[in-house]
Amino acid sequence: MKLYYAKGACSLAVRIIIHEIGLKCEFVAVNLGTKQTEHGDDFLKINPKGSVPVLVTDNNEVLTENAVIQQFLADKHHAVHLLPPPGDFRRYRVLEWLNFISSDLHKGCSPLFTSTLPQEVKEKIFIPSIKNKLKLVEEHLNQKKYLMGNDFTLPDSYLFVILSWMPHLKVDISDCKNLNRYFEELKKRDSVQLSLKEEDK
Ligand SMILES: N[C@@H](CCC(=O)N[C@@H](CS)C(=O)NCC(=O)O)C(=O)O
Repeated sequence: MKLYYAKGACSLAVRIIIHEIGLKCEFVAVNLGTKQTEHGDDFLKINPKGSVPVLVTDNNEVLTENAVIQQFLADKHHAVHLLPPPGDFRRYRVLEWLNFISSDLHKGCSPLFTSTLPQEVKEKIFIPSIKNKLKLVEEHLNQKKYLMGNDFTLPDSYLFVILSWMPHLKVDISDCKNLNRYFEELKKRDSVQLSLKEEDK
């Protein structure tokens, strides 16, 4: 199995899940600017969308989309603690979070990575929007260790990565005590520590 990633990018969430399950994987770095892999391959030939993460399975299937890769890994390896089985309603709660983090939080951050967008626009429009969404999560995490309560599940790895971007994106969440406590707690997990070490973060 192979994971194409970029340092500190959303692909870090998949790496964390790979370590949570305890899987063997080759990690291949991608330069998202030049679209070249660390081996000099044209990344657009591997994923025409040009984005990470990309998982190449042991059967040589190329799978894209963070939330789907995470589901595939949990289902394939029967990691029901990370994603409950079909029919169990908690599965759909986990997927509800995964989808929200992918489509609302992650993509809500995308304009903030755009260097050509004036800082004023970011501050007036996009930062308040992302903060409003994070406030919902802040409230949800009141008295909860993880998104699903006491148990770490798939979306926690993804939310960890989004939160790690906040200082760089100049989104001040210092008033969100639950999110900060949650982030610090996640940082202590073995899978997260190993992933951060591997990405030299
Ligand atoms: N829809 C994709 C989006 C992934 C995505 O936005 N990845 C970013 C890194 S966090 C990326 O590769 N950006 C470079 C690009 O799209 O050109 C997913 O959910 O996996």
